[in-house]
Amino acid sequence: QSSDFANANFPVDQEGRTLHLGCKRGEVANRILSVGSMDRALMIADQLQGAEPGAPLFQHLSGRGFLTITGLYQGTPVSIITTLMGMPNMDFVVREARAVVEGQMAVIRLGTCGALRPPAKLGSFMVASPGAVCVRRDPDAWTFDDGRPHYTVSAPVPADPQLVQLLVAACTEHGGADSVVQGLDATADSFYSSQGRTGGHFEDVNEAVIEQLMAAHPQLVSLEMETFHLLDLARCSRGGIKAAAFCIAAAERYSNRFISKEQIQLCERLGGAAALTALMQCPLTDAVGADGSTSS
Ligand code: R1P
Ligand code: URA
Repeated sequence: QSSDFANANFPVDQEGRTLHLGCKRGEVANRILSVGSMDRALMIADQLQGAEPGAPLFQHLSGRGFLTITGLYQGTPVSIITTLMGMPNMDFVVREARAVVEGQMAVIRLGTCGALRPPAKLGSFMVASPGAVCVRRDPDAWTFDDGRPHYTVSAPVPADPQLVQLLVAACTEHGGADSVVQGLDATADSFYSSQGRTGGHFEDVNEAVIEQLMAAHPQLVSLEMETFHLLDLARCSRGGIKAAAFCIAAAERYSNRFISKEQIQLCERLGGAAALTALMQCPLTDAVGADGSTSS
């Protein structure tokens, strides 16, 4: 019986393309900028050049909606990949990119987030320098109704300190020192319930979520939906992936203001340049062994 996908453990098609990103070896660079939306990816890709003068960028849009763009940034190969939204989509991006890339990788996420306290303000670059915690809604709290918390919060996972340092320097250069805010990020499994957004249609029991998070983590500055999982996978990559993340503050949760379209686009361009600069500058080793060991 013939099948387009030979291996049920890690399916790739007959051309070697992964199931969800649809990419194969040679199409993804080992320096990756992960962004949430196609608009952001295409806008930042304006800063890349093709492999040869005048050559187009490599672009692949998968049936699942993941867009991969590969080109050169100041002579260094980089890929911009849309992560879409949420931790399961970050899982597809990191694992399927890892499967088709040789050597050590650097991955930076440029997202948007809610800012939890001043001095962060709309348009700030929120760098998750110490890393991120994960906030999950626990359905068992509704099932058993036995007093357990409705939301669980993980211990922090760190970002790569060297990549963070390069990113902070690049953000400061591209965005100005007063636009960079460093602090702990919280990655939530919903934009709504586990980010403490309240409304009448669902019994979310989330009125105290933000207050409790901030009390437990005084360094916490941002809330979004993917960073923790990127850092968690990098931690488990046996040295194969260096990762860091930053977000444009799109919502001020303390004042209830939301960013304008014009301001977000400007920040996406500047943030894109900062991320690409840090990726280009990040030292990487050439090889990752079958056991995950790295060598120059
Ligand atoms: C929700 O609006 C989305 O925006 C944030 C969240 O993490 C979530 O993915 O990031 P992006 O702008 O990168 O998608
Ligand atoms: N993205 C999020 O996940 N939360 C916000 O408040 C803004 C952007």
